[in-house]
Amino acid sequence: MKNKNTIAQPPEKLTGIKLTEVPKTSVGPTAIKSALTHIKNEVGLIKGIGLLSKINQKDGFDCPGCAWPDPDEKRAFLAEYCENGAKAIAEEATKQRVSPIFFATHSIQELGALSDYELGKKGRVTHPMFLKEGATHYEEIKWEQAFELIATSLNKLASPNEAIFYTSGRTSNEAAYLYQLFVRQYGTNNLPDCSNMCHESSGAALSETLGIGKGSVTLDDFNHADLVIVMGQNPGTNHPRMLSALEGTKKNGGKIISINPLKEVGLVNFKDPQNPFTWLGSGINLTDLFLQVKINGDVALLKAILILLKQKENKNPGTVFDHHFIKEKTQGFDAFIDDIDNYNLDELIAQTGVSKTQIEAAAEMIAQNKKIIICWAMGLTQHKNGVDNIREVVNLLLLKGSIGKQGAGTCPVRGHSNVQGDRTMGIWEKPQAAFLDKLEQEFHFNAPKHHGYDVVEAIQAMHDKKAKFFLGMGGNFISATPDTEFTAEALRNCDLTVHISTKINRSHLIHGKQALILPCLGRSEQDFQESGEQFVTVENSMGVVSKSKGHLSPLSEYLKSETAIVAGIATATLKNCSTNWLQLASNYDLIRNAIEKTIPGFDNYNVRVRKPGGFYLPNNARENNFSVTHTGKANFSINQTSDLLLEKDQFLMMTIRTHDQYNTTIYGLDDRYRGILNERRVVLMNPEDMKEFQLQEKDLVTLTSHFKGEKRHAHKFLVISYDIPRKCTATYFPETNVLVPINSKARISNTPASKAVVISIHKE
Ligand SMILES: Nc1nc2c(c(=O)[nH]1)N[C@H]1C(S)=C(S)[C@@H](COP(=O)(O)OP(=O)(O)OC[C@H]3O[C@@H](n4cnc5c(=O)[nH]c(N)nc54)[C@H](O)[C@@H]3O)O[C@H]1N2
Ligand SMILES: Nc1nc2c(c(=O)[nH]1)N[C@H]1C(S)=C(S)[C@@H](COP(=O)(O)OP(=O)(O)OC[C@H]3O[C@@H](n4cnc5c(=O)[nH]c(N)nc54)[C@H](O)[C@@H]3O)O[C@H]1N2
Ligand SMILES: [Mo]
Repeated sequence: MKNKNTIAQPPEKLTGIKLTEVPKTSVGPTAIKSALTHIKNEVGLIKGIGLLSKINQKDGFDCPGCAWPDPDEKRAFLAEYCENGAKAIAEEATKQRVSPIFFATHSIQELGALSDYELGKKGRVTHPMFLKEGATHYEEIKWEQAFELIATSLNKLASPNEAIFYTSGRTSNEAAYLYQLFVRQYGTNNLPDCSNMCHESSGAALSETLGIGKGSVTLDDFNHADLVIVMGQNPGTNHPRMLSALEGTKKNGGKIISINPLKEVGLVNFKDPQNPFTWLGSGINLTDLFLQVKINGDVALLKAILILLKQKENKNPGTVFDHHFIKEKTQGFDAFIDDIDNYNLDELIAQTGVSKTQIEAAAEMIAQNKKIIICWAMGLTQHKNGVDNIREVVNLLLLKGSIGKQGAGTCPVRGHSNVQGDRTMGIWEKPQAAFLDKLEQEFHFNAPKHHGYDVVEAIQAMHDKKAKFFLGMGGNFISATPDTEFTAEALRNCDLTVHISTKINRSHLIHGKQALILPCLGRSEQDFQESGEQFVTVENSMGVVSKSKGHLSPLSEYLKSETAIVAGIATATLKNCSTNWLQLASNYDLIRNAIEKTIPGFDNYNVRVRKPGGFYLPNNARENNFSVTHTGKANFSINQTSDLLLEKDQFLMMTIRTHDQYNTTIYGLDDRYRGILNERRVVLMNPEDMKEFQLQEKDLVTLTSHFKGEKRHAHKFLVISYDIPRKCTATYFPETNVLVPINSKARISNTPASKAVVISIHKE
């Protein structure tokens, strides 16, 4: 194994930090300038503007950025995207090519020494590439040979459960459906996906309490809400178009509470890019009350608020809780409300780091309002008690009857643009029996019934050599997953690792004995199959299914669509099956017909999805019907506060995104909204903590994580003083994934606890 020494972590190179003031306002003209610069540099201005005019339009393509929905009705020309959506497009539609000549002249070792930023900027992969056992360079391979190689590798495994089939969240409904169908016909449910590291805690909590693993609100609900609470989310960077929805709340007289260890700029003040009149002024203040909670202090904070609400309700019965809703629609209220008495208000407040006055102010706002939306993202899900966090959010909404009515409900803000759709299509290691039954009826095979591996279990299985084959449908497994060096060993144990990718990334360099890169079309590109030009469909964060059609010519004639690649692999692998994969892939309407027959909510799919704007999937919580839960009602639950204990020299570390990255794709080196430019290897610390531990601004440190006696190290980070609660620190992923222990994960959902890593900090 000549490439064994290729490093799995991004190289420990500093890039020359510059610090600026944290800006007072987000979006506005600076964002537009930044968007256009990325478009100009990567795509070229004329082609780029043409492309932008098609993003999120009813006849265009779905932005591959985030899963935030588009307005149902009027859409602004050239404006239904954001700075970071434009960057996502620029990355995909880039002029840069990674061709066979590039691979012939760059060894894996050389490529491993590049940073993620440098690697990404090399561009799109143009040809299928193969790495022979022991080779130092990838070389070109024909598609048919690649499919045969995969088939041979799969068919020689002792059991189909020795193969892992990962999915990232950009894959279309059609490709995802065909993929899971192939994997199940092959014989396994080993379908881990990026959701396992993302909103799995939301899915687990919401299914149990409300009977549906998805959020309940629509975009229009934001115009009717009295109060929106945004917890553990940084929309200014990760879902910028959400700021327009929050602006709608404010315009209609609603209030906003933000709960976050960081005062994220986007949540505080906003200049609408679609309304140049706001650019000159000081912007719109979005947040009415900011609670600077300690990392993982959310359950304690919510419990403190619940105690105060209970006191208010006891004082003036019937004024705070919605007793009619509680009686008609819920189960478990008595046990839940009694449990609150087990907590001491002052002790809870101490765990939150927030002042009593502010918590009282939050409780008062919640007491006075009836239509409440709670939004959240990774700040709540990626914790040991991530599922508890979200169940506690649901408790609060249930008490207020704030679900299943206009202007109220749950809003888990999804990440990848089709991550929710992929799950609807059956990309899940724990499929429901009813779904498998339908697949069996429609496709005449015996589907595997036992659950497969999620992401963490898949890594462990490969590490233990219980799994020997890895296929990634998109994504960047080595860089997105926890415990980088452990995961690298796991992948290196495989006989074959295969990646279906648009761009080159680190997962192509940390490989099994043999490796394949299969280049696919991106969202922005035209997709021609035997029956003519195709479109695909996607589901956004609010359950709207709509079509997406690329407009650019494919960057290379050797690219295949993800759907065609799955069909190729399935045809080569499954010799005795009755499904005609190539026919299905020749006309995506046929795949949609199969989806309609096997997944509820897709009646008349091919007709409805052709209507501009698409259609909403059914959503029992939105419809105020909880009969599908295990009790037939919406369930109150009893949840646990954080049990993480820090020693004197230890800190909690959250791993977050900069303004210039899309997960593991690094667009640039700036985190403009936090005033940190040209450097990613930083650790944000409270200035008082720095004083106590004798650390100065820009000191070079090693970070060491501590978990059950195990230690992991990450070197060469610069200390930066920042407005963050004491004992809390922040770093950027993927650089610090090496510190996230594989076994440190959420109860129930198994999501890596990458927002609460116990670390110590040592000067180098
Ligand atoms: N431009 C861009 N857009 C993206 C992405 C991207 O990388 N770049 N990624 C996409 C994906 S896959 C996802 S999942 C989403 C991610 O969207 P976010 O969840 O907004 O992303 P993170 O950077 O992980 O930010 C988490 C936020 O939670 C806060 N936080 C951390 N720990 C806690 C805590 O214990 N309590 C509370 N209350 N807050 C906490 C952090 O300070 C931060 O503001 O964005 C999607 N959109
Ligand atoms: N420490 C830490 N770790 C985290 C997180 C965190 O907050 N902290 N967040 C987690 C979260 S929320 C998520 S969702 C995961 C993300 O995990 P992944 O989804 O695995 O990672 P991405 O970086 O989004 O994947 C980027 C790669 O996808 C490929 N790609 C892009 N577009 C397409 C396409 O259209 N088709 C195909 N086939 N490939 C494409 C490109 O080759 C690109 O290099 O990371 C998780 N990891
Ligand atoms: Mo995500």
